[in-house]
Amino acid sequence: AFVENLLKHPTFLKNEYHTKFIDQTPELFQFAKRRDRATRLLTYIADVTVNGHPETEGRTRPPAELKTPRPPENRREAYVPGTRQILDEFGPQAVADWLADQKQLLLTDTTMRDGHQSLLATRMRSIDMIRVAPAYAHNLSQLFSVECWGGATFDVAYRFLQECPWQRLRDLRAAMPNLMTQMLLRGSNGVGYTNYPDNVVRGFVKQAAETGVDVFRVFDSLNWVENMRVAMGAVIDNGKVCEGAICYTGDILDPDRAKYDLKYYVEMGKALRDAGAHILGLKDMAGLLKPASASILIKALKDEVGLPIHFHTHDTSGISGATILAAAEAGVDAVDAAMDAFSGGTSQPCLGSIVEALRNTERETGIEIEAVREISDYWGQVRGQYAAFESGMQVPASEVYLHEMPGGQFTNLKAQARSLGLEERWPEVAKTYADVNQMFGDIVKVTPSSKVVGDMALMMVSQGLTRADVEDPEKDVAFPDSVIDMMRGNLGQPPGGFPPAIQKKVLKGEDPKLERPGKNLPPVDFEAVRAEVESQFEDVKLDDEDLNGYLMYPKVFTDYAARHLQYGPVRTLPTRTFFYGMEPGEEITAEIDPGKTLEIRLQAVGETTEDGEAKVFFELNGQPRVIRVPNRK
Ligand code: BTN
Ligand code: 3PY
Ligand code: ZN
Repeated sequence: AFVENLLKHPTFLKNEYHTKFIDQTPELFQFAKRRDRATRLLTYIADVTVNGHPETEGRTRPPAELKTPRPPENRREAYVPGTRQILDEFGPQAVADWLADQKQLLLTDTTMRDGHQSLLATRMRSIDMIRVAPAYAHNLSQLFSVECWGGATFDVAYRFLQECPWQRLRDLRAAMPNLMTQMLLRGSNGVGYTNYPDNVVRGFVKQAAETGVDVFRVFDSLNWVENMRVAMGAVIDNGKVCEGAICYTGDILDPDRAKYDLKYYVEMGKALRDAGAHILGLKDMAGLLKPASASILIKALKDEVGLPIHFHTHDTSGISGATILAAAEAGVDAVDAAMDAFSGGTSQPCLGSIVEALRNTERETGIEIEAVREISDYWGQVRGQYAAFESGMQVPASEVYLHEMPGGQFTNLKAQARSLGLEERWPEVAKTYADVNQMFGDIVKVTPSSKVVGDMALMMVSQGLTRADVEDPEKDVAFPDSVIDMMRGNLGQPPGGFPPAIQKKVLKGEDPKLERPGKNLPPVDFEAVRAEVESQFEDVKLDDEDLNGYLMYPKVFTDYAARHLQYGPVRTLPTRTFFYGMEPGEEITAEIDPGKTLEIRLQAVGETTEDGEAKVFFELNGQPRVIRVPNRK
């Protein structure tokens, strides 16, 4: 009967079921006996209006006069074919060959992933991306790719934004049919903080490829190529572009950091090529690559590895623009940049300025600068809505060469230090982070290894421990769980292994594991997990996307699913409404299905009754509606 109803359902017949089916056709799942989606959305708005949103409580508010951001017009009627067409028609190797043949410097826009991950604690909502995606497709068809998925965005979407990351990907993919989408994948750590079984990693990549990722930048948080093979192999098997990435740390010109010298990076580049990478990623997650080093490194990698090179950096130091130009001069094939309004600081260098700096040179990008300005103006308005999540970092930080924190971690760790009452002692935290790195044998620091170093540094500063204290075999130290886990070998092996003395102390004599963690993790039984999760909810079917979300983050996913049943498709609300609710007299629209729009007007917020409930008066598509919510204030 279920299938019969499904096939007859008007949504199915109209072929409009590209949003999550569970959202669109709740009656099939008997949610009608619960409440309809409009009521659930009104409940959400009423609750936030009365109680505020926990995420923005006490934080800077966007200016009252800020309007809903308006995306720019399409500059031409039809799409100009782009890299997506090369991939679809000729496959991933053709994309790499094409890239290597280009004279112009190719650009990846990172605004929708690393840009807001680095500047706004990853809080950008899908609606703000999807609304501007058609302008990218129409006006910026020369982009190499749009980085819009992976890294921390997956977790944050479910956890804090109450939306489905897969739906975001599907909608972006549909809105940019000529551009390659790009994601950041943490190798065997997927988009999480731990090693997953091989079949989970493979399943995740397959689903991401199906839902809409074209280019996978794959890295390992200790630069262990062994631990990247499963993910890279899955990308290749799914016919997508495999960008195997070297994480850059230290300084190739510093004789004191000989562990990560030119030879090290060239060897790793060759290993990634031999593992099947179509493109070599050079991932400078902290923004440590200096211009002079970039000239040498890019030339050596180009000459000796033979793959096209895609360079990613962060502008934490303020000098990354110079590094980009040096890399361009040395023959790098593509670079990452963020739209002006989301660039600089711990984010990527400024896209528009790179376009202008290369004008009338050999590497001229072919990007239309007017289109960049218009899109950046849109992003500027979007950014204003997220004032609550700004880090407050207003100046470049040369201290990044001391601690080497990745862009996404720097401001985050500062906020963590603040919440522990260590704000004044930040210079100590920064120095301790550097000490921990040396104590752990000088490792690559990027999610999740960077979190381990950060956990250890915060623990040491708050407990007043020095490196010498920690290394003293006579002194008892309670190590953070993440440190124990890494020393056990559960994130894999750094070059040369961990220093034996500290490893021994952390593990209290337990033997570390030297094999690839995934090798010893039993495969997950997908159907058993699906059935088990479905049994936790009434009338919920888990599709493959949901299942893959659950496998990455079980608790985060089930919490999301429970809230989704309560509040409905909150992703369709304007960002201001989502974070601040509505003002009396205000009117908004929410498109809950393609073409199905709710017009919502808040009339008034009534008194709170004796039983602690506030009555909130709405007009929904012209009809009065009263919603009661608990007043928790
Ligand atoms: C989150 O937990 O950050 C996102 C979920 C939204 C929770 C809603 S916001 C309105 C209401 N007030 C709360 O404190 N929780 C719910
Ligand atoms: C992530 O893994 O989220 C990163 O951005 C690493 O740089
Ligand atoms: Zn980055």
